[in-house]
Amino acid sequence: MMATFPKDFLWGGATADFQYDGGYDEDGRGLLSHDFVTAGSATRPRQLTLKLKNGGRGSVNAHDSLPEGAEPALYDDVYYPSHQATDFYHHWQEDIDLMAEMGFSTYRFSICWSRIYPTGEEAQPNPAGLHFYDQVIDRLIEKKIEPIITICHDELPNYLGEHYDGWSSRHTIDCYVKYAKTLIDRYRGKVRYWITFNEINILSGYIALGTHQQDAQTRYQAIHHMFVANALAIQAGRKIDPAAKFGTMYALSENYPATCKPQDVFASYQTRRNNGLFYVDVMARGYYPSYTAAKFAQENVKLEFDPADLELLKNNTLDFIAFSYYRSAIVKVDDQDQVIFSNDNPYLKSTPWGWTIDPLGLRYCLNELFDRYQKPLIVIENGLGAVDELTADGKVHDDYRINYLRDHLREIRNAITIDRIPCFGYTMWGNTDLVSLSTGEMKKRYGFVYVDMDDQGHGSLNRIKKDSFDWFKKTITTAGVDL
Ligand code: BGP
Repeated sequence: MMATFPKDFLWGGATADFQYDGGYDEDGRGLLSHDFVTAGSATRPRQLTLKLKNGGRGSVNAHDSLPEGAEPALYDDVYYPSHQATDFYHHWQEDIDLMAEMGFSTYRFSICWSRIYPTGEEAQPNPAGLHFYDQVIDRLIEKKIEPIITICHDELPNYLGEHYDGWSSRHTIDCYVKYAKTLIDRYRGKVRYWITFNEINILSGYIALGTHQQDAQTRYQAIHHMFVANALAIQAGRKIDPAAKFGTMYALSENYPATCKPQDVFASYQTRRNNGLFYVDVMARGYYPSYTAAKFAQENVKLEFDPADLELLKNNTLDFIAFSYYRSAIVKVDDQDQVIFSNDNPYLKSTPWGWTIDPLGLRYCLNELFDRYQKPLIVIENGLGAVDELTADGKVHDDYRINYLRDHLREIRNAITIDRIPCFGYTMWGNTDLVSLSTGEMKKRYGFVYVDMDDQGHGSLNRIKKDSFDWFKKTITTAGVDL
């Protein structure tokens, strides 16, 4: 018998609001930290535009600390990619219809926190913000597409960053829990899977955490507060809707030892734990693992806990684990005992952005995660960022994307059918083209659907099906039998 995916496997795509939605100043939406970030490029980092203490204009690299007294500020002559993004806000019906045409059984997207609570602090949610998502969710359900919602995708209402130093403050926990409860209550019975945070293991700086400083102490204290917020949201969410399932999303692209030198092997193991699995350990197992002491001593971190925190983490662990997988890296230790990461794996090819292409790494990752946590898994982001060309025949011939996706899906199928890993879904990143997270450009596209828009936001915003659109449709219809 030919191997196929399970009947109830969830097939779909994934997006994030500040890369896709636009409508940044419509219907009462508040500003996000992301709204102050300019477009960059592979060689030019994105900038956060600022008003300086002396009233002058300034900017810093988007992931640096803010200068003393500086505040994020918007300027009329600057292009900010999140403001329009690729405009799902005005194309949602058409975009959902295209998802339905491909046969999606799920769509994973993020709700914009500041569309619901513009500053984060309001006592009542913004009705127009909720109305937008009511329509989106109802249309998805009508089209038999199950919504999977990311409550917070690397973002924060800017007000909480400016006034409370974001996740440094326990006040942000309260704001998050209020927001999460609003969503879970409103969409009870309509939404089964909730993702509390996106790529929590690689968040840093003002944009994602709202913290003005970048040191390890500030970062881990902020992350601890997110762990607590996650546990509180799960605790409340289970009361509101006992059928709901809660997961968090991690960036878990693999890393391998560069050689079989024991130092390289051990460094690879340790970096995997410290940079990735540590976060899953706390949230899926419910406690700070034993190696935390060494990790924090090395980074000079001393966390402040509230007395109830540890009990809360223990009693509110994740139901499932969601992760993004794009590539793998290699790790080695140099003569000075420095750990070095690189993409130079001689056995793998790379994308135009230098990301290695490693389908088997995904099967490895699925096995690794299930061995360690014994929880259901979902591949919530995977895909190929590429330069797509709209040809004279009005088409995009993206056979390179089809190859990438086919090879990765084949390994998921192997993990399910051979290794017996309970992987329940796959949502391809950026199913409709959206702005790239790392560069803010349109050059790097992921979608099955091309959006006519350039790096400065110009274009008709028309949607055009790429060749991969039909290929994915067929893959879904045949449950992956031809992969
Ligand atoms: C993940 C993020 C997404 C996303 C993707 C691709 O880290 O969760 O938001 O954009 O990576 O990254 P990029 O757009 O930089 O290619």
